Parts: sequence; structure tokens; C-alpha cells
Amino acid sequence: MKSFFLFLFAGFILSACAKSDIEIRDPWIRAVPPNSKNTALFMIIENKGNKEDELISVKTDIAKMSMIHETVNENGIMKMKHIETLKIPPKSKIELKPGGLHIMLMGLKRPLKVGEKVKVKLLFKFAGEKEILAPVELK
Ligand SMILES: [Cu+2]
Repeated sequence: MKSFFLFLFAGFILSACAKSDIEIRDPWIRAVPPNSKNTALFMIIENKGNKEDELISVKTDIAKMSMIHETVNENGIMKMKHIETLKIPPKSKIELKPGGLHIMLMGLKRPLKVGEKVKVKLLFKFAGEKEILAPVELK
């Protein structure tokens, strides 16, 4: 019995540690017209830990596919480029914002309402899965 509780306690400590390294702040999804098929998700990802972590995938029920995109300037033309994973160096934060890095939500399954909160699951290499609620905003 004692070892069982010890095991539970160890598990709790481990998950608490994993959680504290990656912090997601101010997530939001851009409001788009009802007939629009794509939108984007923005946020600040902070890595408080001592080792690099990596955003591997993003999932949400509202879109068929989610992709990490960066915006690049090619001869004066802004283009979006797909990147496989997003590395977050230790003790640093990365801002996903309009005109820069973003999560492209493609193939919206239904129109989004301004103000509604959308559940999104982010999978990190070390921190594991993080669930966030991203409000739909007109900005
Ligand atoms: Cu994009």
C-alpha cells in the first residue's frame, strides 16, 4: 500500500515538472467570414526549462488540418511556408503573431463565432500534450 502511494506521488511530481517548462500565453484565433475555409491561431510559447523543446503537432476539432507556418518575404512578396516542427530554445519565448509565425487551421468544419473558445491540443516533444482554450477574436 505504501509503495502504491509513493508511486502516485512520483507520478504527480513528474507531470508537474513537465508542465512547468512550457507555458502558453494569450492564445487567440482570428475571426474570419462564415464562408472562409482557413484561419490562423496565434500565441506566445515560453520555454522556462533548461533544454530545447519542440512543438510537433497541433490538433483541433474545428479544422481538418493544422500546420505550422512562417511568413517569409521573397523579393517583396509575403509568402507562407510550412515548417515541420517549431523549436523552442531553453529560457526563451517565441511569439506567433500576424505577419510572422502562426498555426494555420485549414479546412474549417463550421463557422466560428467571435468570442467562442476553441479547444486546441499542442504536442511537445518533451513537455507532452498541452490543452489550451483559444478565443476567436476580431483583431
Ligand atoms: Cu499560414
